[in-house]
Amino acid sequence: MTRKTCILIGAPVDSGKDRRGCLMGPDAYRTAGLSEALSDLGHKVQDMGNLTPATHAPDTGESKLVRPNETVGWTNRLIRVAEDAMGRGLPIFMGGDHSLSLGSVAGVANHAATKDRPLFVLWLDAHSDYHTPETTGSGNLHGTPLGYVTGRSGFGGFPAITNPVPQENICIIGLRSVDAAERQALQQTAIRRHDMRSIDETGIAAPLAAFLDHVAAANGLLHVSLDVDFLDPMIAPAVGTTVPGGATMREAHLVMEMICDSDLMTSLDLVELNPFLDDHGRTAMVMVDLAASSLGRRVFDRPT
Ligand code: B3U
Ligand code: MN
Ligand code: MN
Repeated sequence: MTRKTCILIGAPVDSGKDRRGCLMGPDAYRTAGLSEALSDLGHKVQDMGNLTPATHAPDTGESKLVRPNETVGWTNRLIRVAEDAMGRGLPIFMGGDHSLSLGSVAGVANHAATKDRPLFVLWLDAHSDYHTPETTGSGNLHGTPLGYVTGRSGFGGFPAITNPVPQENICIIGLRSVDAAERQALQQTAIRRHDMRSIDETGIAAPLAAFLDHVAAANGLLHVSLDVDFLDPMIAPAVGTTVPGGATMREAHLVMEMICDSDLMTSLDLVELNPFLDDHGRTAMVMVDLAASSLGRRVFDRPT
């Protein structure tokens, strides 16, 4: 794979759900050696430190949503930072909960539009995160980023989406917890969705290879959003919404190695790590290993 400039962006977003702790994520990734792992692979690494949200109205607790104004502040900040970082290298958004992807993906989509290239999104997650503020039952905005970036309505107060990601450019892998309203909405879309049953039946490589071929054929940019709960909680316990039956270490590494082989990834989110729930940093280290696999770490080079 080509040598990259990896731009580490600490996004200690903790407003996307009730349970606190994801704000410690960026420092856990640093402690687990993300920067060193990437420089050992030959990449240039720049750590931008931790961001703060843009100025926003206070959250009064009157909304059915959990801290919507703070999330608007983060979205505004992250859109700008993502647009800027995409012009300089490969941004790695160190979350932070998954509401950070409202901003990271929207900003990356704006950048793709300026380059006249289509953006593709690979969503590795137990959940589909396709709610809108109107359909969410929990009020947790970490369940809404795919709804937002595809341009669904109901996001009043958030920055308007100027470059919606086309449904057919999105692939979700790992699904095993989808709410009724999301299922109903998703079934009307062209979003590619692979639940754990289909992975058990076909393996994880086939649907991923098909998606990567699609990205390559369109000369697209590829944003990868890796939610800790994509992984089975036995290997990644440090997440607020554990769902049993997730990807194994082997499946997850295969996914990241295939992403690396494709050389298509142009931005990456590492989200939902809650270090407060971790067991001696084990989950943070797994996430760092996976990021390293997506950027060139391997046991042997494969014959070409
Ligand atoms: N769909 C549920 C649960 C959920 C979504 N994302 C996470 N949990 N991490 C919701 O609250 O929207
Ligand atoms: Mn998620
Ligand atoms: Mn999830």
